[in-house]
Amino acid sequence: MLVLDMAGRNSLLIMSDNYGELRKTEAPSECYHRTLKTVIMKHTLVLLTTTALLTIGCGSEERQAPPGLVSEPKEVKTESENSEPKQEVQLRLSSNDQMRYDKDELRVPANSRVTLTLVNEGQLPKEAMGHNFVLLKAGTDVADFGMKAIEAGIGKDHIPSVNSIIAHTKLIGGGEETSITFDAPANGTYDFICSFPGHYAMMKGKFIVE
Ligand SMILES: [Cu+2]
Repeated sequence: MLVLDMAGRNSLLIMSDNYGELRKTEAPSECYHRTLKTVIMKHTLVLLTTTALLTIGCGSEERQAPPGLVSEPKEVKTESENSEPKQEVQLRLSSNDQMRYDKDELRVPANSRVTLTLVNEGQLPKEAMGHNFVLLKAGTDVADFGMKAIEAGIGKDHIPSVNSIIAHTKLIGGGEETSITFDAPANGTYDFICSFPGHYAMMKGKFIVE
């Protein structure tokens, strides 16, 4: 009825009203934009200031740098520090010109760090009566290892390039001594030998981790 007839005008009025409102709100709208600009500018300033501070911080103190930008080797350190402290074990093994060790059994607790000192109480040079200590992985064929040790030669202290060695000392002659430090392998019984040609038949023993 009237609404229908006046629909066009009404809508015009509404438009006009809206326009009026728009005009009215134009100033606040501009103001809003200005406010927004100010806020953005302030934020930019804050960002710039922060960046500047961070840059200064980076220069003077690395700790000021945001996380992720600087590598943190501390993490790795902490990890190793967190692992159970190992029990230190000292072992002494003597050898002589009679092609003998003074022990045929060495025992260490599980998860220990072993420092083994090998002493050659003989007088013969290492080329004639050299001794070493070679700890072999479980299941190693000692005879086969002995052959490879001969092939390795004295230049390599008769240590063959194989993956069946847990730890070994260098080859020493009469009157010398040498030490090695290694982590005890898993619980079990392992062979240790002197890898100088022909010695392992006499110079051998059991290394027991318990
Ligand atoms: Cu030997």
